[in-house]
Amino acid sequence: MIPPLLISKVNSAKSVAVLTGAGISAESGVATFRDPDGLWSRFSPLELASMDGFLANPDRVWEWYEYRRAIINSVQPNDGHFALAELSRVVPQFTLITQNVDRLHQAAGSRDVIELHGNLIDNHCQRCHAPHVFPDQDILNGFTQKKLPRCSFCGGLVRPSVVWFGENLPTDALSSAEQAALTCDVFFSIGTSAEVYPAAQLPYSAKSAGAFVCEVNPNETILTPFVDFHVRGQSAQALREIVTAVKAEREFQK
Ligand code: BV8
Ligand code: ZN
Repeated sequence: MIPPLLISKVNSAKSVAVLTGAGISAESGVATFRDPDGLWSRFSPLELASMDGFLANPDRVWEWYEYRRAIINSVQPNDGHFALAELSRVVPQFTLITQNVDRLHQAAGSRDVIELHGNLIDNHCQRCHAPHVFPDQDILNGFTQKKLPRCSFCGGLVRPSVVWFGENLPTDALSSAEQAALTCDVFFSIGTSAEVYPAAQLPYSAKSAGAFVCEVNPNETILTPFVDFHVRGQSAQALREIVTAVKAEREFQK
């Protein structure tokens, strides 16, 4: 059940900011990280999502990202992604910040998505940072011939353009996200365990700047005690209900 207070807060907001995590893609069939059946229950983050892990065993890291790419290429956005794209067309100022690398928000029609942790589609040279676009087949062929993707300019190792542990987030993305958190009237934290910094700092910054903070998550998280409202549910249904109620109230107020 969505409380009328949340709907009126969204409707009277000039600016709404949203932070999403892996949970919003769970209903599309993309595994989260820290759920009991999540990626970190089967794989080690430091071996697979860090520069040290990559340099120690680039083949293993490439295979893991190719495994995730194959999943992401086979799934579709769910109603949670579509509902946020709709909400962005209803509120005056809407900022969507994501920790996800699956680009499902963009596939659902969201524009200007702030990607704090990069994306799984692009690759770049670990040495000279030149972007590299590979037809997937080339990468897979590389594996079969045990050849790692190499930079055509400097011969360095090519890596997925995601942000690994111990790596700084893209400066522009992080400062735009911080700016949105500090100036919004309503902040949503959706489908994230709120454990990975600096992304996890954003809802606290929003709260301290006076925003109404709402969490959408079937579970409690470390953030839950600090939010103004916790919508305890799966994001696809919860966001559909929120957007429907916001639009209905706007119609009624006309
Ligand atoms: C940084 C790669 C500056 C991309 C990821 C010691 C040394 C170095 C750094 C640190 C350190 N101690 C702390 C740090 C900082 C570190 C950090 O925060 N660590 C944590 C774990 C303590 N952060 C960093 O390293 C960041 N960089 O700080 O740089 C620096 C530099 C050097 C030294 C110090 C600092 C980089 C962070 C990015 C790391 N990259 N992944 C990829 O492969 O995808 S992390 C990974 O976690 C993903 O990016 C993911 O997005 C992110 C957050 O996870 P969530 O999205 O929240 O997913 P999770 O599974 O955790 O939760 C899912 C939630 O959904 C759950 O709550 C569940 O209940 C809910 N859910 C489930 N189903 C649904 C649902 N919700 C709604 N609907 C549903 N249906
Ligand atoms: Zn290079």
